[in-house]
Amino acid sequence: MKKYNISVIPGDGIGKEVMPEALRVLRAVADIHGGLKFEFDSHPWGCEYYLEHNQMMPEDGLSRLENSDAIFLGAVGYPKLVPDHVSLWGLLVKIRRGFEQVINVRPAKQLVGIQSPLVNPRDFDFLVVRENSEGEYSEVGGRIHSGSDEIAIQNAVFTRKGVERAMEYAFKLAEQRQGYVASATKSNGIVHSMPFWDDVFRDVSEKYPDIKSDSFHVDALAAFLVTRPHTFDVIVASNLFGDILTDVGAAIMGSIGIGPAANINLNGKYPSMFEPVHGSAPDIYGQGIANPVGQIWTGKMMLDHLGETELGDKVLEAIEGVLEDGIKTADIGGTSSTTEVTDAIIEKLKS
Ligand code: GGG
Repeated sequence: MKKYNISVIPGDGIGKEVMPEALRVLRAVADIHGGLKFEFDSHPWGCEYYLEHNQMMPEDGLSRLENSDAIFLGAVGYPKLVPDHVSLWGLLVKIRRGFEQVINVRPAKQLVGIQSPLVNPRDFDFLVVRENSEGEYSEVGGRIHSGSDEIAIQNAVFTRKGVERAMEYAFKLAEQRQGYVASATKSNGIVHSMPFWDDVFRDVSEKYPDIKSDSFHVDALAAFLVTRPHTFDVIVASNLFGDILTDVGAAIMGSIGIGPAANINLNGKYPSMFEPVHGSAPDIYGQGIANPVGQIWTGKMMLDHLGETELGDKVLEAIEGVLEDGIKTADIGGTSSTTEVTDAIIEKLKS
C-alpha cells in the first residue's frame, strides 16, 4: 500500500468550505485506486488562530509540516479580524519562504463545460510561472512620519539567482510543451528591476535557441490575456505580476474560483504546497455556494506532483464531465451547492 502524508491547512473563509470537499475527492481517488492511502494531518491555522495566539501558526509550525509529502492549503485572510498583510505573511508567505517554494505554477485553460466570459472565446491553455520568493513581495522598506507628512517606502528585491531560476523553469516547461515563453516586464516605467529582468530574460533565452520567446509590458499582456489568450503558452512573471496575471487567467476561464496553483520546492529538501488561486472570499463564506473546483483541481496538481498523473488526469476529466452536465455553482452560471458539485465529481470518478 502506497501512503502519502498530506498536511492540510484549510485556513480562512471559504477555505474551510472547499477543503473538506477536495479531501472527499482525494479519499474517493484512493478508494478507486485500491493500493493508495492518504494520511491527512489537519492544522487549524489562520485568522481565528491568530486571535487566540497572536500568530497565524505556532512557532514550530514549519517543523510540524516539514516531513509531509505535500501541503494542501485552502485560503488565507479575513481582513475583519486580521490585516491582510499580517495574515498572508504569517502563514502563506512564511511557508513559501521557509520551504524554499521558489516557483509558483498556475495553469489557465478553457475547461469543457464552462462558458468563458470572453467576447470571442477560443481554446486557450497557458501556464504562468510566477517567481515566488522575492520581487515586489519584500519586507524591505518602512513607514515614517504621520498625517500629511506620512511616507511609505517599499523596495522590491530581484536577484539574478531568483529571476534566472524562474526563467529556466519556464523555458524547460516550454520545451516539454513544445511551446513558447512570454516574459511579463514593465521596463518602461520601472527603471532598475525591470531592465534587469529583461537582461536576465535575454541571457536565459539565448540558452534555448529553439524556443521562441517574446517580452510584453505587463499591462499589455493582461489585456492580451483577455483579447487573445490562445496565443500564449508559458508566461514568466515576477511575484506580483504573476499574482495579478493569474487572477486574470482564472477569470477568463469563467471564475476566479476555478484556478489551481502549485508552490514548488525545487531542491527536494522541503515539501511543496498546493493552494487554489482564489482567496478566502469572506463575502460568500458560510452560504454553501463556494466553487470547489479550484481546490479540487489543485488536488489534481498535487497528485501530479506526487507522481500520480493518471489519477490526476481522472480528477480533471471528472471535473469537466460534471461541468458539461451543467452541475455548477452560481459563479459560473449554475444553481448547485458546493457539496452537490463535489458529490457529482465523486460519482463521475466512480463511473
Ligand atoms: N489560496 C491562497 C490564498 O488565500 N490566496 C490569496 C492571496 O491573495 N494570495 C496572494 C498570493 O498568492 O501571493
